Amino acid sequence: MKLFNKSLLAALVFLGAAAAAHAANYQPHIIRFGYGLAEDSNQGRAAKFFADDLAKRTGGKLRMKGFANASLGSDIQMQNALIGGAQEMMVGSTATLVGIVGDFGVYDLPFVFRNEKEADTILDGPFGQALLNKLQEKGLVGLVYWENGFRNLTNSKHPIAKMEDLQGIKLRVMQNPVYIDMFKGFGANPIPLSFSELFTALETRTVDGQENPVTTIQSSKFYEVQKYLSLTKHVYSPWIVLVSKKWWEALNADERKAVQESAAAARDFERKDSRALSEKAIEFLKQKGMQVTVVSDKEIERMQETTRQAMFKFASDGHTSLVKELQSDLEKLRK
Ligand code: KDG
Repeated sequence: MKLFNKSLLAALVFLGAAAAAHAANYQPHIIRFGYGLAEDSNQGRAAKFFADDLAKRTGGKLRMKGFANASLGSDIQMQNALIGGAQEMMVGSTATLVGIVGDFGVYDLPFVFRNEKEADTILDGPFGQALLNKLQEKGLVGLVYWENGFRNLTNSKHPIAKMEDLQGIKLRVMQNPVYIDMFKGFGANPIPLSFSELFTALETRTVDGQENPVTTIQSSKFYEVQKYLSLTKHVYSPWIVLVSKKWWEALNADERKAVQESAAAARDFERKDSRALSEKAIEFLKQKGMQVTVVSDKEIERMQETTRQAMFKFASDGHTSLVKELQSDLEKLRK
């Protein structure tokens, strides 16, 4: 009997040591979270919030590392890396998703959302969720929408106070047909480029101008290479938090729940942060030497009228019912 006890004790000691060694060597799963803006931006701060919240929620088991400044690639390159399983997560523009799910172009239609409240309600409600669900069959999981914001024009040539001032301006746009059609309609010369190429293109005068929310104009230091800012708010642009479906399916239910809840908490944080920064950004950009033009309501109405062609072209390209659904949802909200 004594021999048996000694063997049992030896076995227990071995197992205890093995467990301790395993625990010591356990590397929490590192989630690579790529994004295009700087660490010191609304996007970067939300990525850090997300990482901290997820580590807390999972006791350190799921650890996210943010990769800023498109260091893991452009939005489109990261989307493909997620589909292939070479990267776990990213946040980027819905505008660059249209090559994967064309319906996301509905968020690029000009002058659709009148304010952030409308945007939040649609994006976080059945309409926005239905679009997220369309990503699953493409190898992506869409978790939530964050705020990129209302887009405004900048350029290095002259103030833009009316549509005609855009004539001949080489304007960088996102790689998306609605933006190309919209700015062709305004008389500009739209040049699609990835966000990661944008600062250099502005600095070398390869393009004269671009359009982005004031928060991005500030955090990406476009004021260093752009003199004129025109407040048009021509599109409300969402960001989307994406997960590789291959990686997602390897998580258990508790891990998925934690990632989803942390993504939503980061969304709420990011929207607050983005809106607070947006209020101060115009003054900051003026202090950095930008000349700010508030485009009149009359001119905005003229621009809106001109964009109807781009809206019609998108709808007639297989998206009529989607556009009608969005317009109907917005009409109900505005009653
Ligand atoms: O990750 C950065 C881009 O996704 C985002 O900022 C897109 O607004 C955008 C642009 O102009 O490319």
